[in-house]
Amino acid sequence: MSTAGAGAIELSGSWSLTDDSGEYSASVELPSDIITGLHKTGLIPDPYFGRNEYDLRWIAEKDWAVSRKFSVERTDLALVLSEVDTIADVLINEQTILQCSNVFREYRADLSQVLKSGENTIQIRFRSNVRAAADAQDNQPYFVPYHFRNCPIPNGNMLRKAQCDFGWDWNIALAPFGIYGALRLEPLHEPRFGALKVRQTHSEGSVTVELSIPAVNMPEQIPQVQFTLGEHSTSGEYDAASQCLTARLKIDNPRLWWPAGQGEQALYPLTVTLGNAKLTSRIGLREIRLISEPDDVGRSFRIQVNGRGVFCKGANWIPADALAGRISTDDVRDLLQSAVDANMNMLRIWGGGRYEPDWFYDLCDELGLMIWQDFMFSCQMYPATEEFLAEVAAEVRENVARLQHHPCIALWCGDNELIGALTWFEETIRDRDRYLVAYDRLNRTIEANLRATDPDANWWPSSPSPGPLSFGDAWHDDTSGDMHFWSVWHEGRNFEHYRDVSPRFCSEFGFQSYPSLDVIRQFAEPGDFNIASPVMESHQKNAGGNARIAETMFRYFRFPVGFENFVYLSQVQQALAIKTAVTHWRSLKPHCMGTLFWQLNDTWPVCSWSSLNYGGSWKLLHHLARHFFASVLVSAAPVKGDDGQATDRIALRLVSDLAADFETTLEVLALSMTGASRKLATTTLAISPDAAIDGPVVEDLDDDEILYFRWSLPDGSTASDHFAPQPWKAYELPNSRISLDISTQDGVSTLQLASSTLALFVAVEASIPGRFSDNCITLLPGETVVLSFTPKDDSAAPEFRIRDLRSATYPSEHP
Ligand code: BMA
Repeated sequence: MSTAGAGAIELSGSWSLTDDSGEYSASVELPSDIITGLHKTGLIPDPYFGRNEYDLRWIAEKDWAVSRKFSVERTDLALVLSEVDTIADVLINEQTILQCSNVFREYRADLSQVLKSGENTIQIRFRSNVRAAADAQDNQPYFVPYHFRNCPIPNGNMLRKAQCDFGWDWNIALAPFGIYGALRLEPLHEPRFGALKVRQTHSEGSVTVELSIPAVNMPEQIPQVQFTLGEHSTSGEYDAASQCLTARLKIDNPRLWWPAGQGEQALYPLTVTLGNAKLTSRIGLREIRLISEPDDVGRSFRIQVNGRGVFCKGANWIPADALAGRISTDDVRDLLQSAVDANMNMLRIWGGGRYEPDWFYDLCDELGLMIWQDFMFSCQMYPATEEFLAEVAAEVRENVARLQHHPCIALWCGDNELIGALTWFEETIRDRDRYLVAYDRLNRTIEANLRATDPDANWWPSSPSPGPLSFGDAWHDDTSGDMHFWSVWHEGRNFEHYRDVSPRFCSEFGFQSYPSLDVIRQFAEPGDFNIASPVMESHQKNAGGNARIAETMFRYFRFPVGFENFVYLSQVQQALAIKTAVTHWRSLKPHCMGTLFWQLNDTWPVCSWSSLNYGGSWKLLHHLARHFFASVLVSAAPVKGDDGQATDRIALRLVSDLAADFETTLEVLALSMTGASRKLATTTLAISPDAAIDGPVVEDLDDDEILYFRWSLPDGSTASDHFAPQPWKAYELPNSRISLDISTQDGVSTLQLASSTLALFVAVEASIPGRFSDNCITLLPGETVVLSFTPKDDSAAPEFRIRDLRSATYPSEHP
């Protein structure tokens, strides 16, 4: 919601920074985090390089202060601050006027008693978050366990601050601080407007929209209020009791807002005029319902948009950067665009990060990305003191009010993995009752304040959860609610184990890979290019993660030759793992109605489960995701025998997320490593909207054969995939000689790839940042595949390098 901010005075810009001992002083730009500020001034090295993280932890152990002067002509002003991270006192002319303690809230302080006309000083004193958190823990009535495995900096659970700031199994631990949002003065007594609230009632062919906007400091004589939504206009009212401007509009034949892939993202411009004041926003007309009800299996979990069940395809979102000062709108737009380009329609904003700024949700509205919004609690215990719960209540109300009107908001979820965390700590195991009651107090506070702010909101108590008032193991229960399925990564099970479960909605599952080589080069010297080097190990935050990657390679592949091929193969196996899960679970539709893999993005350059590298370039998984999330898909899985074990019969299934009937031609071949192919089936399959149906079952593949299948898509193009019944290491791969012809026009390179033999997982790497149209492809003998590469900066000429499974895993002298 944007309002005409008449009379506001910006305080962003240059501020003076000092530490508590006076050792450091610098000029920093705000809003930003202070660690980024120190780095920009050259006082500290890049925290993300090498092992610098460990040498920079001292920063968060000190108190720091920023100050600046400003001049005003009037003193009837308020100070408005948001995203103050975290424990901070604000002083004007050396008098404390505000104490901040929650990065997720907005603060507003009346300055009329402390300002003087002319020059004034503002100072923000940041108390060390690390020490403040320790003090808060000491003041609890009992110890409140924090996630000591993920967080090398303790007690982050004490502060209302991004929980991953204290370290996580993919994050750097720096406990950053600063101010990232509003930093301005506003006239105290002039009319001011709050967050727009929208209620929509959909019926056949029309929608009734009720709008309300909190408005304070209104004049005695209220000027005429006019609401205009698209081409519909009506006069509004001011309700003095609730201090809100309200209006009601009925729109016939509305243009509905749909998630990406399901229809258009229609957004109606809203203008509210009140005398000279003007407010603008955009509204998407849609009805999103969470259908979670008991059924034959357990309890469903389905998102229904405008009356249609929509299979949710996407990933989990973590903060765009570990240091908020490094986040730019352009970079975030690029990440979100990549999500949509990979055919995703939902992101889950995970509860260990932050509520994102308004513009993030604006982008999701535009792109058609539904948002599953966690409240910001993750993986540990939380205080249940009155003071803490009051803070939570205010945080919930503010954020729900701020975000409620966005059409992208599909679901609010109480927390991430707090129920599971009850079983992770000595204290919680010993005294579960105490911690369960405390948990429930927190969860009730969140739910009650959500409902009080938005009675129509979709609420889900926790992720994962079998459903309201269930406190069971949602990591292994595939009958009810949403599931986090981590057995393959965290328990070291085979990829095939993804097919042993049938989640109703899998909101987390992941497999790690290394970041791409160009990203590794940003933090490591060539001398560090070894998975066991201290630098590489310091950019792997999940204990045992590198070993799991290597051990999985032993299981499925011949071991890669050299570090660079190891990096490549780690991305191939990650892509295969997630493809195995998603293709199978999509084929279970409508039993399963969503797959959100862990995780979309990275906060810094690190080995992780992400499909996008830090900086936004695509890992091989993201390329495969574009295919396995396409609206029409064919999956392949071994048929299980009576004993539950896989047989050598392979069943194909066709899946459609389309709203219309569709007919596809499916061709199934057996491909041998020698290059020979045998046709196994060609069939035309007709599928009704939103369905999954059986295709052919094939059998009797020879030992050196894999299954290859291709099918037609609605746009007339052809999609393909393959299925290897044995681990890849069992196949004697032909010696591929891949030819590459490159032509360049207007900075975009066209790459023609061909091979005389079968070449698998063919990946092209570029020497400069940019986007490939596709990657990780299969080259059939004699077939030519054309890719394009669009550089980020078209003034540089890229060099390309090809890898494939054979060249990555066989010694180069091998014939
Ligand atoms: C999930 C998440 C995160 C974590 C990830 C990988 O459980 O909720 O806490 O980073 O697993 O371990």
